[in-house]
Amino acid sequence: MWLPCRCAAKYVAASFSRGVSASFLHALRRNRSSWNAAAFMPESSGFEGVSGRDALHDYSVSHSESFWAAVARQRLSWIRPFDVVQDCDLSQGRISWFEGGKLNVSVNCLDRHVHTCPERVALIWERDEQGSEVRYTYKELLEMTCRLGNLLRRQGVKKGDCVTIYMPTCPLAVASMLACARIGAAHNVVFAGFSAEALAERIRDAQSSTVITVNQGVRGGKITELKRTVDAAVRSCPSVQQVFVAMRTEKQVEMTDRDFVLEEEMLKEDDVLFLLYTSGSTGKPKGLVHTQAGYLLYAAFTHRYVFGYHDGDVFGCVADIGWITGHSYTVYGPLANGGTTVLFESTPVYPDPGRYWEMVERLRINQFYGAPTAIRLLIKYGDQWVKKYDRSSLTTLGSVGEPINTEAWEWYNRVVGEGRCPVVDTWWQTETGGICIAPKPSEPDAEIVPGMAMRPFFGIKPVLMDTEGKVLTSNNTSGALCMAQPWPGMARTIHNNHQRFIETYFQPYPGYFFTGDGAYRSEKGYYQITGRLDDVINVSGHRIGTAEIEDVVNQCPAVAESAVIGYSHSIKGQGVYAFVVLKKGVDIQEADISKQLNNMVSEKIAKYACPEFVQFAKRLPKTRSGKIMRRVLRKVVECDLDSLGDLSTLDDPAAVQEIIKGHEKLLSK
Ligand code: 6R9
Repeated sequence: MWLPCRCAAKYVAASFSRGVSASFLHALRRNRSSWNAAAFMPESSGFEGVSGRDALHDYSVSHSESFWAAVARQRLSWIRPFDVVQDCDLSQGRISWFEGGKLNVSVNCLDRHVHTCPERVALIWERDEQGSEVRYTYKELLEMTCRLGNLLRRQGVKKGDCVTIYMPTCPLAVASMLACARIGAAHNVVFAGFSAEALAERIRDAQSSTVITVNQGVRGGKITELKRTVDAAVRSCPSVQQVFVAMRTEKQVEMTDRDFVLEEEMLKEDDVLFLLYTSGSTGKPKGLVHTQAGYLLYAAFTHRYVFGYHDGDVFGCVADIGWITGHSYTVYGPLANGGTTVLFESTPVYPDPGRYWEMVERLRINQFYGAPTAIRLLIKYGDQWVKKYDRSSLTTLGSVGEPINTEAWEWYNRVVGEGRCPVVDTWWQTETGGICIAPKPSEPDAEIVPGMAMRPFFGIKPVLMDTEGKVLTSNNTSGALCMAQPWPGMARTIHNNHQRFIETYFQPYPGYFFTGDGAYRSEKGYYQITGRLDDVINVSGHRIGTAEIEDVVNQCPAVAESAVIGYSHSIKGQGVYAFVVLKKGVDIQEADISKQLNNMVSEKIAKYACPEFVQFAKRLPKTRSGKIMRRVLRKVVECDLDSLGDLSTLDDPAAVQEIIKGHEKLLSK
C-alpha cells in the first residue's frame, strides 16, 4: 500500500526556493567587495578561497565534484545519500551523476513544502477562459498527486512502466507527472496538439499500457476532441490496456471498457490507511476505507478530549482490535497522542468476573473504555468482584457499541467509578472513524444524563430528519440521525464500491451523511441514540446484518427460505432469531437442522451471529408483491402482538397466526 508522506519528515532538507533575486544581483554588480558568498549560496562557505561571484564560478568548474556534491546535499532530500558524485566519460558517452543515491522527485517537489508551508500556492492555473484562474496549494497538489499515484498503482502500473500523458496544460497533467514520479513509473508527455498517428507512434515506442487524457481540450476558445484522438491512436497500440479520461469540459464522450473517468477513479483512491469490513443491510459486508491524516487527527483529538487523556495516563480500551473501537482507541488515538495503551487479550470473566478491575488495579488504568454488554454481564455476578480491587486510578469510564441502559449506566458509575468518574456514553460508528457524540468534553460541572451520548464533539453537527426527509428543528423530538457537515475522521469510500458508499450514506438525505441510526433530541438539546433504522442488529456490541445471516442459513440444502430478526436480549443487547421454511419433502429432525444451521453460521460468520432460536414455519408472512413482512415478524418475536399494525397488504393473513402459534410453542419449550 502506498504511504504518501512516508519520506517527508525524515528527509526534509533546505527548501529549494532560495533563488537569486534580481535586486540582489544588482547590488552585487554595484559593490563587489561587499558580496557575501555564504548568504548568496550557503554551500559556498565550504568552498575554500571563494570570495566573489567569479571565484565561485571558477571553483564550480575546477572543483566540479565537490561543488555539485555540496549543492546536491543542500538542495535535495535524499532517501539514501549518493556514493559517487559523478562517473562520466564524454568520449564514451557515459554519463552518471549521484550514483547510489536515492530520492523521490515528487517528495522533493511536494512533501517537504507541505511540511513547512502547506497553504503556499503551488500552481495558478490560468485557464483558457480569461479571468477564471484557479489556485492549488502544495497541500492540494500533494493530495491530488497521491490519489493519482494510488490509482495508477491499483491499476497495475509498476516501477519501470511508462505512462503516456496526452493532456493540455492543467493541474491534473502536473499531478499525473508527479504521480508517475512518486510510484517510480516514467512519464511520456505528448503535446496535445499532436495527431493520432504521432501519438500512436510515441505510445508504441514507449510501450505504454496506460494513457491519461481529457475528454476535450479548450484552447483559444476552440474545443479539441482529445479523447477521440486517443481512441484513434490506441487502435494501433496493442500495449494500451487502460485510458484515464479527465473531464475538462462537461461534454460526455464515448467510453469503452478500457476507459475510466479519471476524477471518479481518483475519488476512490486516497492515502488509504485501512479497510475495515462491517455489516450493512445487505448480505455483503462493506469494506470501509479510512485514510491517514484525517482519521489519525480525529482519533487522537477525540481520545484526548472525550476521555480527558493526559501525558503519562494509562488508557484501557478493552475492545478487540478487530473492531473500529480497537483501531481508534486501542491503537491509533492513544499512540498518536504518545500515550500508553492496554491491549486486552482476555475476557471480562476469565479467570473470574473480577478480571477488569484486578487489571485496573495492577496496571493503574486511568481511563477504562468498554461495552454495555460486558457491564450487564458483570452486574449479574455482584458488586463484590469490583469492590475487591483498588480502582482509585480511574478518572473516566467510557461505554461504546450500543445503547447503555440506565441500570447498567448507574452500576458502572456508582459501583465501578464510586461516583467519582464521569461515565461517557460515546456514540460513533466504523464509518465515523471516531467518537461523534459524547457527554465530554463539557464544562467541568456540566450535567451528564445516564444513558445519553448527549453532546456533539467539536466539528460535529448532527441533525434529525423526519420521514419526509425534512430537518426537524425543534427539541424533544425523534428522527433519523444525520450529519450536516463533514469531519476529518469520516470514512472515504467503500472498497471497490464507491457507488454503494454514495447510495448508503449520502442518497437517503441528499446533502447529509446518514448514520443508519435513529435518535431522540431532548428538551435541552441532548442526543440519545435509539437504535438502527435498517436491518442491522447489534449483538454484544457487534454489528451484523440480518441479510448476512440469512445468506448463510439459505445455503443449507434443507432450507427453502428464511428471515432473521433481532430481539431484545438482557445481556447481549440483541439476540438472533431465525424463521426457517424447509423445502418440501425434507425428512430431517428439526433439532438436527438447528444444529446444522448453528454450525454453518459460526463457521461462515462468527459464533455471536448464531441464532438463539430457530422457529420452523410452513411459510412466512409476505406482502402481495412477495416481500417478507419483517416488521410483523419483529413484533411477534418481541411478543408485541397488539401492535402488529396494518396487515392489509398481506398475501394471506393466516400465515401470521401460524407464526404466532409457532413462536408460543418455541418459547414454552
Ligand atoms: C463504535 C462502534 C456502530 C453502531 C451504531 C449504533 C451502535 C455504537 C453506540 C451505539 C447507542 C452508543 N452504537 N455506539 N448505539 N449508543 N453509544 O460500535 O462501531 O461497530 O460500526 O457500530 O453501533 O447503532 O450505528 P460499529
